[in-house]
Amino acid sequence: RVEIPRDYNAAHDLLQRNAARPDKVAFVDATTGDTLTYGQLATRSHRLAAAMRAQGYAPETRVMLAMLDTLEWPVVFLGCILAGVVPVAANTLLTTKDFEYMLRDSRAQALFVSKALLPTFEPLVGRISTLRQVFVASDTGEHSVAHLIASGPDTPEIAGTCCDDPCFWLYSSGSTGAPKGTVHLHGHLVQTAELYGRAVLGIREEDVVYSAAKLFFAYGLGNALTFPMSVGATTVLLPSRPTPTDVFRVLRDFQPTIFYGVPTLYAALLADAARPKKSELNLRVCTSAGEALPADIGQRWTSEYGVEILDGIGSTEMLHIFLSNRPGKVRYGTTGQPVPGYELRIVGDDGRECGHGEIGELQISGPSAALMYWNNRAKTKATFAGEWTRSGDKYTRDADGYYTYGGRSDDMLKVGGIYVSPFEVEACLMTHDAILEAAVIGVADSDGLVKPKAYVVLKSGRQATAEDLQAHVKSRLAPYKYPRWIAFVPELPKTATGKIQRFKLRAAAT
Ligand code: 3SK
Repeated sequence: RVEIPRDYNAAHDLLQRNAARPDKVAFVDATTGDTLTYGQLATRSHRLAAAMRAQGYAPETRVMLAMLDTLEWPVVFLGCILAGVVPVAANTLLTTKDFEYMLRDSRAQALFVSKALLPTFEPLVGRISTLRQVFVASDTGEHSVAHLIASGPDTPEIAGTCCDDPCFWLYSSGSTGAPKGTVHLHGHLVQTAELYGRAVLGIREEDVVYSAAKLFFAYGLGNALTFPMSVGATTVLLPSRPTPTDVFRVLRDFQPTIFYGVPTLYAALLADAARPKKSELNLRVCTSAGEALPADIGQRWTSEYGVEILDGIGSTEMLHIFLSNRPGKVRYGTTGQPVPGYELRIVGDDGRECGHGEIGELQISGPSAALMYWNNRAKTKATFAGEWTRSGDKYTRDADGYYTYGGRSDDMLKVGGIYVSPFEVEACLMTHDAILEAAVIGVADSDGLVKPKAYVVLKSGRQATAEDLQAHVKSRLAPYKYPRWIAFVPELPKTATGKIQRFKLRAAAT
């Protein structure tokens, strides 16, 4: 574990580590080619911090950051933290309803939003009494982030925070109920950089990194901000969706040495007929997280590009990866071994630790565990049990200490690395007036990757096509949640008390 002083500000630490390399490029925007040096990043973050304080944002107040991965993202995130203000980084793929919940729950006093996302937020502006101001990114007007930065006095602003002060939040989704504001402390970012970034990836100043996972995900935040900044490396940011064409363009044009992906993306890259040759790329390390990496995808990637994929697992609650394969010791089909600095145990239904080969819930102890879920005492107590954080993931461990994923303890699905609640998709399908009942399960596609499948019973005399129902879900929920397959069935399997037996649907689907 890393010793962190009591008086400590995470943003100040990350900027200070690069004070001697002001001209080095910290971030480059792959779409525009614009760059941000470490010197510019420090100046702009301090100006934003000073402007926030001048406008009356006190330490510990929250602000929401709903921004695409542009050069302004790190400035806003670090600037707020310098001021002691707590950024709540939101998933930009969500809907107006999701954002309304998060704005009300967090009582965010300001919203930093990319111009392209404004239409999603427009119905909320003026309706949330705690929201004082909106700052627009990728814009130039009076209410722009650029204007706010320009208005900041040119004096360094560093709030007198402590390593155990709230630093930032991320929202984590569960199978039932609303998303949970997961509160991380100032000390956490650098712990993940040292324990995983430096010790597992061996990240160093010469590295150029690109993360397909965006900065608002815990995985992307570590990959593309904390780890590279902790050693003075360079990050390539891609504001748009990472399509195979764009990802390969980034890998060709910017020559990253570290590429962080997710299994669905690796599968799509390997299926791309226009994929580049190994000699065109400069990869040193690749990582995968979000969902278990099928062995076949790992093997095919290694034979094509000569680089191993280090499959690992982390969580929003633990902030980053705590279990991972290591360079030179990869066993495809497993999630590897514990990251030193984290302790892992597998606990059976009877509460006892499992032996080799026995399946149970993976629990983690380590220095980056979140403080709590905001406004949710019951779920906080259920997840953060003293030293141990419950993952909700089932695992087995073999005699060599390698861990293998065995599914979720709840009904959550991981789709392209992002949690999807089957209950939310079912509830949405039920709002379609032709549907009587719906059940959603996860089904593996031809690459072995899980996607939602819906079983639907139509009301008598009503008709609907799979495309209608998919469009219905897509227009109401974040687009990645829609069922990729729809089966029309006369009835759903149920218990005597009327509960849907999803396990029967799962068994029939495999
Ligand atoms: O999904 C994961 O495995 C993950 C990895 C790193 C950080 C956060 C998460 C959820």
